[in-house]
Amino acid sequence: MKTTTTVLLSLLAAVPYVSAHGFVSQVVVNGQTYQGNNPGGDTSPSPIRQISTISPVKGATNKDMFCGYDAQVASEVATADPGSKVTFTWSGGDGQNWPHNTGPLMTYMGACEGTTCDKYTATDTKWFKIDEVGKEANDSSTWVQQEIMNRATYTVTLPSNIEPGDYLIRHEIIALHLATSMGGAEFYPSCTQVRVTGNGNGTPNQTVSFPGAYSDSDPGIYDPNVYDPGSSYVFPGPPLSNLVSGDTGTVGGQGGSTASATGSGAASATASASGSQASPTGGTVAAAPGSGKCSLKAHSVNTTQGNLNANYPRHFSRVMKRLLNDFQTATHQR
Ligand SMILES: *[C@@H]1O[C@H](CO)[C@@H](O)[C@H](O)[C@H]1NC(C)=O
Ligand SMILES: *[C@@H]1O[C@H](CO)[C@@H](O)[C@H](O)[C@H]1NC(C)=O
Ligand SMILES: *[C@@H]1O[C@H](CO)[C@@H](O)[C@H](O)[C@H]1NC(C)=O
Ligand SMILES: [Cu+2]
Repeated sequence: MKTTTTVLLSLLAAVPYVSAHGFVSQVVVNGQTYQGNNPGGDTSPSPIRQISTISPVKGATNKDMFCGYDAQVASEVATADPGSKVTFTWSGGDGQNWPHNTGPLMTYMGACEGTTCDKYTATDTKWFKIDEVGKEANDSSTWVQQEIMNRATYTVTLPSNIEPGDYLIRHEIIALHLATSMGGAEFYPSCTQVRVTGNGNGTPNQTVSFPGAYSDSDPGIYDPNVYDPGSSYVFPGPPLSNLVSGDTGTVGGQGGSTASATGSGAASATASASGSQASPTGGTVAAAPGSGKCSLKAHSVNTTQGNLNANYPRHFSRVMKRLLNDFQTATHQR
């Protein structure tokens, strides 16, 4: 009995840890696929900086807001062109799907100044934002992150006029399921090293540092209304950079099917493509239903696709309940 109890106790302890968090497990840069290393696991050559745990960074001023927990300089630098697509795959622990569905995805770049990224140990990187996406463009209750939970990938486009050189791409999910409490937000930053070729001459007009760009009291980080279907989301951090390319962030289904989704990057892109001086959205979701303010492409979530995760919370509590029952039985029998 003692053994059973011990096993059950350790299962109870392990389940939330293994299941509830995650990391960037793969990137595709300009058509080339790169695997990431498992957090805390073995290290193979990769351009994705390896972190030590799938657990979130907590606290906006945490030093690991830079590139994730104990992020290590990676040995490879992926080759990219200005305007290259970069596709991120998020995974949970132990091969599970990404477990969260509430909160934004944001992407920054920063030059590995003075060296190549595989030798770049500095943490004073000057970051500029190239993409941000929150709720679905035509639906103020569903977050694009829900699709990541349903195994979709997320693709950003590098600025089309960016100066050549080595850059870190800091792609981040902020999971807001606990954000109704101050300090509840879970930060999942991830860094990929890329070498941009070409002869662009674009430089960012505004940069931030990590930690530094966010505060725990920012409206998009401490958000008492996060579950309010009608609330619009205020992105933390700087506005989208002047370097943002003309292409929108895209959600891709697993197994080839793709669907376009929209971020406010799209809004900015639309604005600049039409030659207007309109600034990017400055941190708010541009596409409140019926706002008619922008021509973002409509997008709906296919909830039957890659549906493992749509059932996850129910499944999870069922498992927990069974474990608890077993545990109680075991304890009583002892
Ligand atoms: C979003 O757009 C899709 C495609 O046009 C449409 O089918 C869906 O009903 C829309 N959803 C909402 C909430 O308006
Ligand atoms: C940089 O450019 C962006 C996009 O045009 C703009 O929203 C932002 O205000 C600019 N920042 C500064 C400091 O001028
Ligand atoms: C949703 O995805 C599933 C699986 O890929 C597919 O069979 C189904 O036709 C899709 N439904 C819609 C409405 O696109
Ligand atoms: Cu988590």
